[in-house]
Amino acid sequence: MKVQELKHASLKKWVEDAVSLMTPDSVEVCDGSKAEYDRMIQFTLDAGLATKLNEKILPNSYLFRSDPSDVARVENRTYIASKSKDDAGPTNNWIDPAELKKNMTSLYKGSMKGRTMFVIPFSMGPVGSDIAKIGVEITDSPYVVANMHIMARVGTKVLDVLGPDGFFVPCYHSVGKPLGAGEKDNGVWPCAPVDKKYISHFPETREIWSYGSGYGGNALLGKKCLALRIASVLARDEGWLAEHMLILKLTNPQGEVKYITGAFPSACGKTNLAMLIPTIPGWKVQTVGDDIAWMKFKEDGRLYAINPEAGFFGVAPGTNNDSNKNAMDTIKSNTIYTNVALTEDKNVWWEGIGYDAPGKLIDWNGNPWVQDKSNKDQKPAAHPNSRFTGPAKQCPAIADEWEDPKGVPISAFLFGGRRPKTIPLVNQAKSWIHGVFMGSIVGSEVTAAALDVQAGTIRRDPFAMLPFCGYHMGDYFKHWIKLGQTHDESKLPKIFFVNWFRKNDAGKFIWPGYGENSRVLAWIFDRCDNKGKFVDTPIGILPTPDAIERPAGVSEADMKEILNVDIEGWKKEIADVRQNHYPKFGDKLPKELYSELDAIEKRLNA
Ligand code: OXD
Ligand code: MN
Repeated sequence: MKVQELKHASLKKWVEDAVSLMTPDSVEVCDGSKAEYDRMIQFTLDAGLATKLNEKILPNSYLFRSDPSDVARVENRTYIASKSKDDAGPTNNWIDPAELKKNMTSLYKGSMKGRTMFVIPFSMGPVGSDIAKIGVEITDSPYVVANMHIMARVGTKVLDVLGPDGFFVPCYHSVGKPLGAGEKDNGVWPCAPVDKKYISHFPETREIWSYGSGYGGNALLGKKCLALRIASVLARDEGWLAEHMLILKLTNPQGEVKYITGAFPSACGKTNLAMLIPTIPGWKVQTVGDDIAWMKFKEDGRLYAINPEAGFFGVAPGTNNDSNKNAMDTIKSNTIYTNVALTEDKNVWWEGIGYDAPGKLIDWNGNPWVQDKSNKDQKPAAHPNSRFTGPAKQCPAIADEWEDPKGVPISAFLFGGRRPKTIPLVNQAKSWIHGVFMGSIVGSEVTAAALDVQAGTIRRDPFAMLPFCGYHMGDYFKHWIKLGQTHDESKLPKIFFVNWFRKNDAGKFIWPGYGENSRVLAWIFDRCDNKGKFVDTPIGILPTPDAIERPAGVSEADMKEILNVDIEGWKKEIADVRQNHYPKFGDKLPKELYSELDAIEKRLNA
């Protein structure tokens, strides 16, 4: 489709303005067809940017290698450019929007020279769902177009729903390395140097401007940028929730169904939990979403969730047939791999795939690599943040209703993190506000010392939203509290904190995790109906030690330990929240959360 054919006047004008600014050689409005996808892939193959994988092993699948400087989200180059700095809050980077636009406009000037501009209309959520939102991304990267085909619903059908005057989130993206006259992409992943990369959000005008990175969340603007940062602002303004949560469907042996969402910081096994294969007989877990949930209240007073995405952009290393068989089966065809290693027979390999590297590999940098297990310092063959982009509909565990435009009614929210001590296996909040408190203190232990934190300390990531909230986190907590105050609490999801990562004194994990987590899900399922054995404790509602059937290898004493109320540990936890965590949010930290902290402290001291 040509730009002239666009029926939406302000969309057409917006595209025309972008064309004058970025001066591409040509412009294409994406139709979302298979032929278009194939053309994008062919283009990247011809340019030497992609490798076709073995058609017999991984049909219709391709490998891309990114520039070594462009391998992950860049939080220090991600901006929430609200009019006032105070609205972005102390945990977001802020630049005055006018100044940022001026600076980025000069970067965008001529940035698409030598390239084609693709205009991608996309729907986050099933096309036409009243919970879905439409965005339009302009990009000069055919890799981005192909990935967006998998991760979102794209093309003409979205324009049809948008109509002549519908609302859309305009998203600019350019890889930011204009080609000189007659120059062609030469097999090197184009991007700008780190100090020229910008992932910018303008919350008041609902705009996204991304420049200089072609990778994942920096470039596939429907995901973190629209579905979390901009959507969190829309959700605050419109009274709903845009959350960094998986959505799963749980069916008990009697055939009763509940839907649960869960927020976990990165690297806590969220994708694995979303696709878990239960070990307890008769139970079934199915996937609705693995990363993001959009939830709105319906007339019955309940919250209904959709997965705004259409694919999985998962971390490859550590994914194997034991940790996540469903993910492995999802990505056997029609998948884009980025920065994994390549085998001689054009298969993929990564650390933690479950078997040794077969022979000579090409690593993610494009260099020969042979596994040397005697060398503990050997650089990994796959980048630790290497990814697969696979269609959700190929997941063997995908729930039939995953694309239901109405969404699914949510019975429980889970929060969790990697907490080797103190935090029990599972803990039910006594009330909505207690649950909001739980969400506000989510954190994970830092395992290896990072530049700014010591190993062993807890890196807090409230609601797993710290890098993804488009406004002040203090106001975000307030939004959650307000939902509890303005809705019938008996119809709101019950809130639970889970921790699969408790360690014993020898440093070994006590709980086996993975499929065995289904035992905990079963208790949660029953608690949603006020069933299941429990004890009311100062920190929350815990299962009795016999409420959850023990998996092999977990002794009665282990069970007691992971369900114990560690009074001294909790006093330290409370002190850490009071002294180090909550003060970060300044005056905007809602007083209700301090009251909750006081109440728990009082119960611990009683
Ligand atoms: C992700 C993340 O990639 O949360 O989904 O970092
Ligand atoms: Mn995520």
